[in-house]
Amino acid sequence: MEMRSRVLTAAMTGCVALTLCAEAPKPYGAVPSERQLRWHETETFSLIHFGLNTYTDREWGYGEEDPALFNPVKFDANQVLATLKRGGMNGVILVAKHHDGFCLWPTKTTPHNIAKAAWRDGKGDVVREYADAAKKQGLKFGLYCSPWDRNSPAYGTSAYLPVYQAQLRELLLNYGTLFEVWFDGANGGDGYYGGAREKRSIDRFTYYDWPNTWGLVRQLQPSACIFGDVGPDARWVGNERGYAAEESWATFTPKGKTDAARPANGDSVNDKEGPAGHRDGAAWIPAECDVPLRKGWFWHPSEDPTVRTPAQLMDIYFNSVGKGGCMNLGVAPDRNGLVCEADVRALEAFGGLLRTLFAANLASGAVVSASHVRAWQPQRGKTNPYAPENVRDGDRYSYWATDDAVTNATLTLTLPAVAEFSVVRLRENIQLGHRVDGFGVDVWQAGAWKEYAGGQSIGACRLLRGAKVRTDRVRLRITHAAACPCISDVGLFLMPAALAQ
Ligand code: FUL
Repeated sequence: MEMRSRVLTAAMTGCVALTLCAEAPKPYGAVPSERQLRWHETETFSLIHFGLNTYTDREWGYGEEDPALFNPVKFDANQVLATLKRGGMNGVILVAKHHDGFCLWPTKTTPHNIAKAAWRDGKGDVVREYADAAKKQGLKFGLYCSPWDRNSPAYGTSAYLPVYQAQLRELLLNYGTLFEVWFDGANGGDGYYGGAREKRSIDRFTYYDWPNTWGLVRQLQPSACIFGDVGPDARWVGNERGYAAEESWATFTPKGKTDAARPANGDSVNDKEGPAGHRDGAAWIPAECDVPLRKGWFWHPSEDPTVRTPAQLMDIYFNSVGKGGCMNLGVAPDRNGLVCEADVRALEAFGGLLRTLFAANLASGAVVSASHVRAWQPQRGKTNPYAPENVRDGDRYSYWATDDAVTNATLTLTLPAVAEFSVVRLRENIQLGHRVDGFGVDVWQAGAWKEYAGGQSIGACRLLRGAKVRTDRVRLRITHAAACPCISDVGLFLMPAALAQ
């Protein structure tokens, strides 16, 4: 009895080779970590830029700005985060310190912080209020503390890194669980630097001691993904338009940009290859697609007319989340500390469209069959773990699979009735890697299959948008795969009328 239950347990987990049952497919290539799986599930989040630049109308403060200027009299983190939530965002990353060095929390590391602001007589803490509001709104929370600091007199010398790392420690220790910590490589050289007003250059390869700086995140926030040009958990997509490439891979081989002999690091990477990544890249480093809602990252009174339309935001969504990455939408509170009217309208409309689009999955009631199904040993009370119908249960990790030798197979969904759709969603179970290299989606029309869409990469999510089509049968053709396909999702949706092509 004991022997039997051990065999069954092994068969269920699928990890142990047994003569009694087929093994689960082996992962192919680089695969995501647990923290990256959670990141993929997040899909959409916002990057909040708010600070002295909001009051001085600048994008990059010089570092000499008077902290007294910071006075958001109507400050309300809940207004901001509730707006993001209605806007379809599942997380928020606050810029706790931008390049101008002004810290939005009462840090012990520099006097250039919120304690010197007029706001709340210097007793406020923006980071705390955002962390609390994120919890209240059910949004994941993350932070960005700029490595480049144009205020610090120590910047450019060896005295700065301990200051920067101490700032990170304060942020990593005091504001709850973070889902992502953001880093970037921007460094324009000149700055105030405690009054020196000069240009300071650093060795981009060594100055920030990335292994140990990132190590702080690993040590103090083990579930947080680290974003940087090079990753290591999420890579910069390589542009600030929020677009990944048509065929985009979560796998990536970081290479040094400026000096081929020196390896890639936090400040130097082949970011031109960010949109597409690399098929069979060395590591799982998916694309984070950042783009501001307005022209700039900070709020500027003249930029109201630049707010992106809901249709543009949907295009970004299809080119980021729909290409297996995440969408990171920059939102800039105004001088009151609130999301202003024009931005609220755009976000709410976009969130509404997303909710309408995904409200009904037309595939959920389909009967699903496949040309091939992975062999397994039937067990009483258990359903086939590789069954075709797993693609319509909404679970990213349950999947249809074929035998190892089969890399060319079809899956057919027969809908309960003729239905109309214009969006197809495909997912692989990414725990097993990027396996598919080519696929087509066909619809049954007038007694024949007609190709509706196709491509190469699937990964965490591939969204395909087309003309509205009526059918009761849809077929997924896997035409090329590096290892047997493990497809976890085939969803069919109808684009809201406002966005129909
Ligand atoms: C860049 C910065 O230089 C911009 O000011 C902004 O913060 C953007 C999100 O990242 O690297």
